[in-house]
Amino acid sequence: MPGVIAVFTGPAGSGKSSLVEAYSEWARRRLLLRVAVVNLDPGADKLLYNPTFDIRRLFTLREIMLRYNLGPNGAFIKASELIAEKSDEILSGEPFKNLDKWDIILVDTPGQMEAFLFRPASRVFLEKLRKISHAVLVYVIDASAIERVSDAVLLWFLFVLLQVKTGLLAVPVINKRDIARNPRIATLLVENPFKLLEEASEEGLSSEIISDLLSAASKTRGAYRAVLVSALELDDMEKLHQLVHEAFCVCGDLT
Ligand SMILES: Nc1nc2c(ncn2[C@@H]2O[C@H](COP(=O)(O)OP(=O)(O)OP(=O)(O)O)[C@@H](O)[C@H]2O)c(=O)[nH]1
Ligand SMILES: [Mg+2]
Repeated sequence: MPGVIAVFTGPAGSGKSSLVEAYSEWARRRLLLRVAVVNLDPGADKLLYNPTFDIRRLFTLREIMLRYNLGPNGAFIKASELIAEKSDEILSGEPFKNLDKWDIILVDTPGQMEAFLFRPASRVFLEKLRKISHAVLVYVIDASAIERVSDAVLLWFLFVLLQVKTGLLAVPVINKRDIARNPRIATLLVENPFKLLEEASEEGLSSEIISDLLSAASKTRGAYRAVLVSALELDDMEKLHQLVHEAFCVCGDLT
């Protein structure tokens, strides 16, 4: 799968950076793939991995806060504009300038998903990524944040909106399997989200709205299948790897 760029996104703390670290190490050791890792989070403190490109070489969140007199959220929004402004500079350097050198490039993004991916500026960067290679969004959901059906539906629908907003292929990954708050609902989300409807009526939720949301979800063009993994379990990285592959096979984007 030459030149695949997997952009990890998802709510704050869902385990994007941990998965990037685990997957990159697994793919290097087990599959002997040439893996580059890119950090686009200017607010990251310590990184778990050794990045080929690190946005903090251009600016950090603290620098933006001081320079533009902004709070942390405003600074994340400014950072997404700066990433768009500097996109040509970023994409003309390693690892993007030599895509043939890499089997896969993993991109870690800021935790504040709405300040990055949901802003207009991110479109500029993602469009350019899509033009240079096969790009897929890996949407990371935190299984420890799913207690009720409504939690699952909310997180799933964010995944749908993400695809609508970015127009990119996207795959859902439910992380933190080892500390899932409600393993039954997390498993339903993976195996058959429509079964959430049965659970919803037990919780007294409006099953009509949930049915509409799930049916809209089924229309998105990304892979509908999800995987349940733990960044701590190396064997689970195989499932993640397969899902990233499938995203392209299903849609024929590799041709
Ligand atoms: N038990 C368990 N903890 C995990 C797992 N993945 C991540 N964590 C923990 O969850 C916390 C957040 O993980 P990160 O990888 O920093 O998450 P993130 O999405 O990159 O966070 P932000 O970039 O700050 O939004 C850390 O304490 C991780 O150790 C997992 O699979 N299982
Ligand atoms: Mg992170």
